Amino acid sequence: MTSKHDAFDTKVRLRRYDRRISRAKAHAREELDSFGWSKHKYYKLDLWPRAPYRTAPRIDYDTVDEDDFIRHFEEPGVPVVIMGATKSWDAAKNWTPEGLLRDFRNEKYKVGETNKGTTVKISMKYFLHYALTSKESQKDDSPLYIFDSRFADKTPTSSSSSSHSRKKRKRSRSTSSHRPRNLRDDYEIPKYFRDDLFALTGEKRRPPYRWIVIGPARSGTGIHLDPLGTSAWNAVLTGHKRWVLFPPTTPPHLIEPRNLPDHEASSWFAHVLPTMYVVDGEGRTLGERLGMIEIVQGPGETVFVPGGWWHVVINLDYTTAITQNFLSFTNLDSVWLRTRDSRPKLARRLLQRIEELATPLSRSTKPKKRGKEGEELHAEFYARCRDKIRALRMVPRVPPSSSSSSSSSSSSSSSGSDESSGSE
Ligand SMILES: O=C(O)CCC(=O)C(=O)O
Ligand SMILES: [Fe+2]
Repeated sequence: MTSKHDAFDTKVRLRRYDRRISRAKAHAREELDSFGWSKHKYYKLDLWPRAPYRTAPRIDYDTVDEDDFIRHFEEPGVPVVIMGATKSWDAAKNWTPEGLLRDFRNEKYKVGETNKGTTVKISMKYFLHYALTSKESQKDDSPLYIFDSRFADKTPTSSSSSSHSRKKRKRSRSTSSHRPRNLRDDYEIPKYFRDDLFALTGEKRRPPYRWIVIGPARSGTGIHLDPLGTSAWNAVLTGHKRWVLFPPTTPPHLIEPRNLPDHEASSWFAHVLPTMYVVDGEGRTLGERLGMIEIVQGPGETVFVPGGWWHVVINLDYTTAITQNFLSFTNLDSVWLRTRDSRPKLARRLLQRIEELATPLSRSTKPKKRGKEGEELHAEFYARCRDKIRALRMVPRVPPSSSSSSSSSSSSSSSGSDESSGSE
């Protein structure tokens, strides 16, 4: 970022920036003092893959239709990179540092959580200065990372109190076609992922499901499974992410050894990835034996992560992305069982909504605007969902302690408390 975009040209502002970042860091990683943030010197590592690796297939968004996607990737649970799904998105032009600063400079975004689960937030202007201009993020082992599920609640109009940006906004409103916007309107859910049954439980009740993700090199997400067995898509607008994925059957202790210094992605890449390339007596690597897949994802590429796949993700440079988790007809069995066992109230609500929609002739649920045929199609779909759930009735319940948190990601576990802490 050039000084044109930089609000930190005076000593007073710089001091304020320093204070805000130090505070956020102290809260987001309470176990570290200020030197602890760069003690491993991971900035010296070259994290771009240098040797050939087994990767996921790449498909073209315009030529693969929904049915083919389900048949070849979603149903068999095959990770895939989709090229071109973001082509028409406004995010591609609006989520530049300039665009984010113009509209959201004083909005606060989540960068972590305290040990007690309180959300740690920082305003966009400080975060971008940290990520793009400051020297410190270039040395931090695992830099601060915006990972915010509440981005759609933030509107540019509620942002600034500083005269600097008020003036700027006034000027830009009168001279350009700029209008206040919501980041949610800057992207469109790719066609393969539009069925999302959790939507039936209502925006307020459903678990957090979408995140804007912005961070410098070496920020990332430690190895995890996505919450409740949901699948996910993750689209990069700027920069590059390196992914390592393992199939659902992988024994956890092999991919997350106990002696790691922390759960950060950078520690995983520094200490665990090399073990995946050690060749055994039969000339095979552990990564090969486990079915490990690696992806380097660039701008305009969307990664599909099937439910149950372990993954760890590190940003190779300054990266902006959007990611959403979803419950579809295809992953309904496994997500239903996990939801039933760890979020019983949510599961009851979901089943109730599915049952209502499966019987459209009942007076209370008759869709108002849909024609007869659409109505029946619709009902038939929900009836199939209901039947899938009914068929699982005899599957024994798993006690809550073993089904709930062990498998959640940093994003999902932090977002889990999004709901409960009420601090955003
Ligand atoms: O982009 C990333 O850091 C990975 C995100 C992710 O895997 C998640 O949100 O579950
Ligand atoms: Fe994930």
